[in-house]
Formats: sequence, structure tokens, C-alpha cells
Amino acid sequence: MASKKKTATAPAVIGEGRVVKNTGSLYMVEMPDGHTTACRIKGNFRIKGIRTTNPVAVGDLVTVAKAADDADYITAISPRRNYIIRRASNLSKESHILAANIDLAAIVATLREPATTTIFIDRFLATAEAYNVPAMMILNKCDMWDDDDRELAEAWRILYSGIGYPVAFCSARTGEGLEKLGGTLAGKTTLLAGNSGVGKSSLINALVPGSDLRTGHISDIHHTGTHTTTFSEMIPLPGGGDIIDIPGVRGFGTIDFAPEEVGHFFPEIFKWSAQCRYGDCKHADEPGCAVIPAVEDHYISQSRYSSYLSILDEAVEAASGADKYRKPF
Ligand SMILES: Nc1nc2c(ncn2[C@@H]2O[C@H](COP(=O)(O)OP(=O)(O)O)[C@@H](O)[C@H]2O)c(=O)[nH]1
Ligand SMILES: [Mg+2]
Ligand SMILES: [Zn+2]
Repeated sequence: MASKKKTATAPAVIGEGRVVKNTGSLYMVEMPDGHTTACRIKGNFRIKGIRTTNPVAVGDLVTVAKAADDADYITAISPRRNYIIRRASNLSKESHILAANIDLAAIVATLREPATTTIFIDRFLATAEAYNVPAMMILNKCDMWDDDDRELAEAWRILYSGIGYPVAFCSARTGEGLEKLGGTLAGKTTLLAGNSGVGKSSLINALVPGSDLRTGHISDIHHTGTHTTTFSEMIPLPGGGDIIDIPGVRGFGTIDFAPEEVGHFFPEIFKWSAQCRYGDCKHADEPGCAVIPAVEDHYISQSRYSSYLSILDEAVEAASGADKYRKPF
């Protein structure tokens, strides 16, 4: 009898679905039949060693069960292929999982209004490498380009596609390049990131008929320092696949790299580093470094190397700061 009572109150599994939106304590889960149900969490899903504000993320594949109170609960998460986290705020020790099970990380960049810096792009790409997510660049607002811009865009396309990051040119305004971009994204779960104002919302509106995201608003300003009002959202693409729109200008690329790791996340630097004299070479000024001559001989781009050095600088500073912090204890 005791066991019968237990089965009666235990949540009954109703199926497996995918988390498409997270609004604070509620998680919207899309079930295989296409309907979406609002779920709470039952159980402990913390990632070992990491304090997260949201144990379950958009993109998670989860088991949904109905409890005695008739509410739907997430009772299990399938192992993640990958996931992206960021600190909830600059000073916070808590992290926020932005998305899980991503096929592609796309950075939307522009040459003007606003001009995206190569360091921002390279930091994003290095972060994608660190998370093991394939990455690409979408260069939007091509309708605004003059001849010089077009030349720069072509130079970026040659540089980045040579490293292994496809580059798409497009205009959310005129529609140029969108059909091709739609083909690239079809069937994939793509995380879309980029500075505010580059046209992410406009691109989603153009790619997904019927979506009506607000554009031209610097809405992120109202959300600085909080993490409760901004959530990732998954938007289905008409031809299959989804786009994950992540909130906030900081979006992506605030990962803490260890100094000796930074070079691993620049594929062309990593390739040349095999020939450095010392295994722990940081390619800054070490004797026998193979990366520095490769930069001088233009096998590695100067702008990529500059980005590498500035991320390395930050990593070294963060590491020494951490040491200082630890010493008194
Ligand atoms: N000229 C031009 N303007 C664009 C394009 N895409 C977006 N915009 C404009 O850029 C501004 C910011 O766009 P929005 O989609 O809100 O950018 P988000 O902050 O990245 O979501 C808006 O005024 C858009 O109308 C484009 O391809 N060409
Ligand atoms: Mg937007
Ligand atoms: Zn080296």
C-alpha cells in the first residue's frame, strides 16, 4: 500500500521537450506535438562547481512531468552537447546559462552605425572556440557601404573565412543576402549575438515572417546590472532550425580565459604555436616563438594578433588579481 501511495503522488512523466524560453521561475517547454507548456523545476540541476542563476537554459532537452497539483515540472535534463554561460553581472560570482545545445554562434557586425571593432569580433570567436561551438560572422547593413567599406568587407571575408569562420554580407533593410543567409541557418540552432544597434532584431524580423521584434531601441540600458528582466528566447525559423536571441550588450565574450589558454582559441595562432621553442610560450616576446615571425610575414593577421595580445593582457591581469585576492586567506 505504501508503494501505491508513493506512485500516486510522484509526478507522471508526460514527455520530453525543449526549453524555448525562460521567464524567471517559469520555463516554456515545447513538446514534440508542437504545444508549449509552462514548467517549474523539481530537483537539483546545478552544474558541478558553478553557481548559476538559472539551472535550466533555453535549448535544454528536458523531461516534463505532471505532479499531483496538476502543474508541469521539469524533472530531468538530457546531457548538454554544449552550453554558454556568462557571469550574471560584472562583480557577481553567479553565472547565467545563456543557451544550450547550440549548432552555430553567429556574430552580427557592422562597418558603420555602429562600427564593430575587430577585438569585439575576435573575443566572440575565441569564446565560441572555448565553448566548442562553430562560429560565423554576419556583416549587416551592406546597403550603407561605399567602395572603401566594400573593400574592407571583402578583406574581412578573406581573413575570417580563411581561419574557418564563414562571413555573410547582408542588409536587413533591403533584403540583400538574406536568402543565402537563411539557407546557411536552415536546420540549425543558431545563437545570434552582437553589439546593440547592429540590426539583430531587424534581421530576425526579416528572416522570420510574422515576428515583430522591437527595433532601434537601446533597451539594454534599462537592464544594466540586473539579470532578472532579460532572458534568452528561441525563435523558430520558417525553414526549420531556430535563432536564439540573447539579451544584453555584454551578450557573449566575457569568459575568463587562463593566460596559457588564450592561444588555443585563435586557431591560426594555435597552429603556428606548435613550432614555438617552449611549450608554455605566450607568443608575446619569448625567444624561439614561431607565432611572432608568422605575424611579421603576414601568415597571421596583425589585427588578430593584436586582439590576441589584448585578451592575453586581460587574462594575465585577472590571474594576478586572483592571486592577490587569495593571498590573505
Ligand atoms: N541601413 C540599415 N539599417 C539597418 C539595417 N538593419 C537594421 N538597421 C537599423 O539599425 C537600427 C538598429 O537595429 P536593431 O534591429 O534594433 O538592432 P539590434 O540592437 O541589434 O537589435 C534600427 O534603426 C534599424 O532600422 C540594415 O541592414 N541597413
Ligand atoms: Mg534588438
Ligand atoms: Zn610562441
